[in-house]
Amino acid sequence: MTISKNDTLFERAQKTTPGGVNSPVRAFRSVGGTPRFITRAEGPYFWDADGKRYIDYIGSWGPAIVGHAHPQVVKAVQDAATRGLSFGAPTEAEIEMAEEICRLVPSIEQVRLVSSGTEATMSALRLARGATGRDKIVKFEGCYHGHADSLLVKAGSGLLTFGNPTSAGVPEDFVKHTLVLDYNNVEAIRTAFEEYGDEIACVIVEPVAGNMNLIKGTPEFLGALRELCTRHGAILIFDEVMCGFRVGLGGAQARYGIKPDLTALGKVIGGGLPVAAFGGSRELMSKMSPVGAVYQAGTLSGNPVAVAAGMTTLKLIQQPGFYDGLARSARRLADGLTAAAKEAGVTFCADAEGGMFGLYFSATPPNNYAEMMAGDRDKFNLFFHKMLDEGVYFAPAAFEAGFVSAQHDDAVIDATIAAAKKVFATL
Ligand code: HOZ
Repeated sequence: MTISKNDTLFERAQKTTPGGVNSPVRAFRSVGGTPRFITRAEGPYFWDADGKRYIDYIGSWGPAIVGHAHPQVVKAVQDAATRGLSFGAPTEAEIEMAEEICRLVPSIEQVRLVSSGTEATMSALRLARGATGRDKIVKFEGCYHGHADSLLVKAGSGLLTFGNPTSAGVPEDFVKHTLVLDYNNVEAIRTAFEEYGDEIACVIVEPVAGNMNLIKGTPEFLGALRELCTRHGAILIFDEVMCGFRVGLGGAQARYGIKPDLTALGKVIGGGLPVAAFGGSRELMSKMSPVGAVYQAGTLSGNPVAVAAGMTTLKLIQQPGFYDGLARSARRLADGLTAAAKEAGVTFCADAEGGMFGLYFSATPPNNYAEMMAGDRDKFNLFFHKMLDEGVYFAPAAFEAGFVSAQHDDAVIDATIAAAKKVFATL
C-alpha cells in the first residue's frame, strides 16, 4: 500500500505546530481523517501533496472570488513585489484602495486598512465603544467575528444574561459586557434594547452569516437592528468580512438596502493576500488615531503587495455581469445538489446568496444557530469524505459556508453534481 504524502506531512506538521495546522478548521477535526496539504491552485481547482486534483469550494475561505492564481492578480503582485515588499510608510496605492472601497460600499466615507478580519472587527468594536462611551456589546449566537477576546462568547443561561467565554484564556471579565442573542430573532433584540438601551455601545452582526453554514439575515431582523440602534444611539456594525463583495458588489448592505454605521471587510478585498478594513462615516472614523482618541495600528497595514492583489481583484469583480455569473453558478450548484439528494431520498437542501452557498442535511435551510446544529452532522461528514474521494473539496465542517469563483463554470458545477449523485446514492 502506498503511503499518502498528506499523511506523512500531517504527522510531521503535528510535531512543530499545534494540531499540525495554523488555523483550527484546517485540521479536519470536525469531519475526521487527514487534512489535504495543498501544493498549488489554479482557477476552480487545487492539488494536494499526492497530486490529486480537487474542485475547490472554499476558495481560501472566500478571497479567491476570481479563481485561484488569476493571471492579472499574480502579475500585479509580482510587479508590486519588485518595487519593495513593505515600507511602513504610506503609498498612493493605499489611497486608491480607500477611494475604491468608499465608492463601492454605500455606508463608508472613510476606511482604515488592516491585515485580518479579526483586526477589522476588533478595531470596529473599540471605535464603537470609544465613540459612544459605552461598554456593552450585542452579538448573535453562531456569528463569528474573529478571535478577539470579547467576541469569543457563547450565550449565557438566560435571554438577557451576559455571555460565557468559548475559549480558555478569555477572562470572564472581558466577556461580561457581551450579550449573545439568537440570530434572526427580532423579539430578543427588542427586549435587549428595552433593558439595556442606553448602555449598548454596538450591535455586531454578519448580515449574511457564513460561520454557522450559510444563514441569511431576514430583512425584518436586519431592519430592526438598524431601527433600534438609531433609536438608542448605538452603533450598528456589519461584519462583511465574508459576505462583503461576495453576495454582490457593495456587499449585503447594498443588497438589503440597510446602512450600518461601521463595516468590517476582509477576504475578497485582499484577493488572497492579507488585507482587511473597517470603515464608516467621516465623523465616526475621525475618532480614530491619529485624529481621534481611539488607538489602532499595524506594521503591515496597507502592505503594498497585498494592496496590489486586492485592488486588482476589486477591478476584476466590476466587470459587467460578474456577479450575475457568480450567483448563477452558486444557484446551479445548490439546486443541482438538492435535486440529486431528492432523487436518492436523502434529507438535504442547499441555498445560495450571490457567490456563497450552504449545504444542509435538514429538510429546510436553518434560520439560526440552534436550527443549524439540529442538522445531521454525521451524514454531512460521510458526504464530505465521499465527495473528497470524488475530487470535490467542500469546507471540512458542517458549520461553514461554501464559495464559488468566477472560474466555476457550468462544466465544473455539473461535474460536482454528477459526483454528488453517485455519493448521495450511497448515503
Ligand atoms: N475562519 C475560517 C473559518 N470560518 C477558517 C480560516 C482558515 O482556516 O483559513
